[in-house]
Parts: sequence; structure tokens; C-alpha cells
Amino acid sequence: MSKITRRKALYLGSATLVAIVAGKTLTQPPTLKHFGSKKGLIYGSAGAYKRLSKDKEFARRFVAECAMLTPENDLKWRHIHPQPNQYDFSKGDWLLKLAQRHRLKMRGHTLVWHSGLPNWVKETVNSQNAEAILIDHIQTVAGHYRGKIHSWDVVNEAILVEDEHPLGLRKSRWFKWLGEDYIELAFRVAAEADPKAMLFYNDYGLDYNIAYDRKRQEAVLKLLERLKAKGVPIHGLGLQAHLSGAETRFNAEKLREFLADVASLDLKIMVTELDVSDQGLPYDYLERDQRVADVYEMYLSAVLDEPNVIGVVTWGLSDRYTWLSNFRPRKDHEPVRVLPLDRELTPKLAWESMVKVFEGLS
Ligand code: 9MR
Repeated sequence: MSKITRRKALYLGSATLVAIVAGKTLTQPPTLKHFGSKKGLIYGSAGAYKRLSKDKEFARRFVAECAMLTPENDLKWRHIHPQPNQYDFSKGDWLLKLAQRHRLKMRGHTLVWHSGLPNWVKETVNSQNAEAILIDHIQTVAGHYRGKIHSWDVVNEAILVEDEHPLGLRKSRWFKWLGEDYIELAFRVAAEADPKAMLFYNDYGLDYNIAYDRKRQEAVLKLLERLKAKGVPIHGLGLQAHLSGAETRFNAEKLREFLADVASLDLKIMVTELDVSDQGLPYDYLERDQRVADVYEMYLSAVLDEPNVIGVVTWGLSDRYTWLSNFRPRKDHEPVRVLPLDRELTPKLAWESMVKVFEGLS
């Protein structure tokens, strides 16, 4: 089959599925936003200013398909706080306007992270000034977007079991400067700066039934328990869910147990950065797309069983723009096929799998 014919076959597949699930009652365009909202879920994607502002076709599709936008990079320290006394909200504001114009909710990503720091932080921050600098950053950034953000990833990736801290904490710069308390501090300052935003702890490596992820789950759960016990204003856990099409060690029941433990702390849950790497999968792209789609379906059908899950955000919408092109490229140098839409913005089997799960058909 030629590439074009195969693409048409996929597209027709999607159209047929939509017709089946929608019957004659389809009054909205068949988008992930539409099918998500029927299940009471927010569907969204990460998007970067440098893509959404330049690629009009992509931006149009983005706002049609998504009910939520997570700025992929533009709110990170390096971008928004490039110099000690200089904040740059221009790109974040542009994304917020786009979101507001098309009624998308906006996530905030992220206020405290070991990565994405500008050089001045690495060069000038120390144990003496770290607290004041962190507070100023959170007050200024969360304050700037006060009332406009659905949920902030207040602290991102604070667990790293390899660092051998007894509680599994990452020995990041913030940890070295301020100890574990930097986490609690960040949530308290964010809550004051934007009392309406939901405040999330966000992390990766919580998905599979492997020793590494189990240890990470345990450390995250203990961290959440400590925060709740201290009355820290935290409202949810973000599961990044950077999955792998070649990884088979998945156990839906065990994942659900973890999510139920999180939910029992009175926390909401969101899938915040979902994608499925196709590294190690066959070249043939019907087969490849099927394997990737199966992982979307397997993962989401397990996660969405948990009633406290409120939304699903993919880390990009179309294979045209994904960090996995650089981070997990294929050995055969073929473009990666890891997101719901292909590079031409045509729905792939992964898109269909998401619809199936949203429709309760899986
Ligand atoms: O996708 C993001 C990529 O464009 C950036 O270069 C990178 C560094 O800032 O961050 C990527 O997004 C990460 C997210 O912020 C946190 N979780 C892991 C994501 C993928 O690395």
C-alpha cells in the first residue's frame, strides 16, 4: 500500500469509528475535546509558543481538538525569568490569550523544577538567598496569572530514587539549598499567589509494574502523605505518563491500586504529559501505529477507572512537533509516530483508541 493510501485507510477508520460511536446524535465535531467532555474529562495538549504562533494550520487544529493547553516550555524559569530582575511574560501571555479566545483552560507548568533553570540561578543562588528567590519567583509568576490558570504543576519531578535519599527525594539544587521544605514552601506560596488554581505535584515513572516505578510510586505516595498531614495546600497528582510502545510490563490492577491510594488522600489526578515512544517498534507504520494505539488504550482504560482522574493531557498533539523526535529517535531514522495525530494532522489509531476509551468502548 502506498503511504497516501495507508493514510486514507487510517483516516477512514477514524471516520467510521466516529460514525459508530456518535450515531446520529453527533452535534459537535468529532474531537478529543468533545469525546473527553462527554465522559466529564478535560482533554488537552502541551503546545509551545514557537509552534503555535508560527504554524497557523497546526494552531487551528490545536484549538479545535483541545479543551486545555499546557505551555510546553514558555513558563519555565529559563524562559520566564531569564535574568535575576527580569521576567518575560510575553510568550506565556500570548498562549493564554490563544487559550482564552478559544475557551481552552490553561495549565501552569512549572514553578519548581531542577531542570530548565537559567544560568544566573546556577551561578548566584545559594543556601542563604534561595528561599527569597524561590518565593519571589512563585509570587511573581503565579501572581501574574492569578485567576487564569486551571492548575499549576507547582513542583515537578522531586523524586529520584537513584539519589539514595531515605525518602526517595531528588538531591536537586533546590533540595540542597533548602532541604525537603522547599516543596511545602512552594505550595504555600503558590496558594497565596493564586488561590483559585488547583495545585499539583507532577512526576514521571509511575506507570509500569517494574521495580523502578514501584519504588517511585511508593516515594511519591509518601511525599503526598507528608504534605497532606502537614496541611499543605495541594490538590492533585500529575502523572506525566511518558510511555513506551515496546514496554510490556504493565499491570492495570496494580496501577489502579496506586491511584486509589492517591485518591484516598483526597487528591485529584491528571494525566499531564502522555505520549508513547515508538522506539524499538517495527518500521511498518500500520503495525507501529497499532502497537502505540494499544498502549494508549491499555493505559487510559486503567487510569480512567479511577473516579478522581479529571483530565488527560498529551505532550503534544501531532507527530509534527514532539520532544521524542530528539529524545527517543528511531534507529532507522524514520520520523516518530507517538501522538494522536500524524504529521499531516490526520487522526491515527492512537486518536481512535483515546476516543474508544472516552466512549467506554474499550
Ligand atoms: O518537551 C519539553 C522540551 O521541549 C524541553 O526541551 C525540555 C526541557 O525544558 O522539557 C520537555 O518537557 C518536559 C516537561 O517539562 C517535564 N517532564 C518531561 C518533559 C519531557 O522532557
